[in-house]
Amino acid sequence: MLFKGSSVERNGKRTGLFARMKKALGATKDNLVGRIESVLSSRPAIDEELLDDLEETLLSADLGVRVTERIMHAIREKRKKKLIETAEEAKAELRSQLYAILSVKEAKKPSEEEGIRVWMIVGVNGTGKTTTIGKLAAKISQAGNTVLVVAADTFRPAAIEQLSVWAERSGADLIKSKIGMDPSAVLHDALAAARARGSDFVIIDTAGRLHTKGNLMQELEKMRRVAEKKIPGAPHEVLLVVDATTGQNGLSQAREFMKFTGITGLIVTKLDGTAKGGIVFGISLELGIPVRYLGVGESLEDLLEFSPEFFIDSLFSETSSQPPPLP
Ligand SMILES: Nc1nc2c(ncn2[C@@H]2O[C@H](COP(=O)(O)OP(=O)(O)OP(=O)(O)O)[C@@H](O)[C@H]2O)c(=O)[nH]1
Ligand SMILES: [Mg+2]
Repeated sequence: MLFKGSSVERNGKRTGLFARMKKALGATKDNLVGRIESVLSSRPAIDEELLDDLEETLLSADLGVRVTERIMHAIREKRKKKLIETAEEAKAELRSQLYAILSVKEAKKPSEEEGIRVWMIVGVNGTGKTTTIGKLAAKISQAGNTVLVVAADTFRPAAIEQLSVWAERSGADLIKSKIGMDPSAVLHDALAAARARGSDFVIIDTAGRLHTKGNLMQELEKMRRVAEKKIPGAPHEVLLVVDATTGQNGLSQAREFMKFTGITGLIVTKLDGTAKGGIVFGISLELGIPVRYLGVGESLEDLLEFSPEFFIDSLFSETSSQPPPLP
């Protein structure tokens, strides 16, 4: 459970969530699963030529080299042992490998401690950090928590204004900053304010790049130290936002951010309307960090809690509108 009330979405609104995930993944399903199926159905039995075609298809469908290698290795090994003989069996193995890739263990156990929860949102500029914070704040407040959002992106005038619009929409409190202020100083004051107000959650918006010569990773580290000092266990989550439409490029940008240690989860945005959703597998495998949320549009409600079961079933299910059974 990410926060009080967050499991309600999975249990209570499963059918709706499944339908929305399927809709958002429509283009990715055509690009990835549609092409896999057409390769696998091209010949009755599996032979080397068919496997080569499959490999090429996976590579061109934004899964990335490492994911493709892992799947092909698993299929080839099982075929050697005669555990896989038909295309259907190869598809089942592919599906179970994809599922295993997404089932990444938590980097950090959620603490049971009571008190203010501090989440830092980081990522390259334009990936959707501020928009996602608006959606997250709405979700967390709807679950009955009070949320304070902090504009620690003090480099762009529009950034602070944009966050204040989202805070209003989501019903969150806002700690506004002024252009050019030291982000760590803004955070320091915001955490004091959160204490004074008794907020349940603090969500910090950060810059995607610096307009000065300063080093962004150092700036983020400084903010983390401020959070650690002010609130025990903070930051409780550091979520890296990755834009799905940037495909493999997004993955190399995400790698840069891994230098800023302590990232606890990923949020993949803009899955709506892109066929590059396969990038979710590449990111999970390479970074070894669990995906927490998916951004599927520009409105307040367009953020879906991630679940590997839902993701895989949305991609592979035929016409079913029923979500997979509870684990
Ligand atoms: N279609 C779609 N658009 C999105 C999604 N998330 C964000 N966007 C759009 O992406 C653009 C950039 O979003 P921002 O939230 O400003 O990104 P940011 O990471 O805060 O950018 P900087 O503050 O410049 O670093 C905006 O036009 C958003 O509406 C999503 O899930 N789907
Ligand atoms: Mg922003």
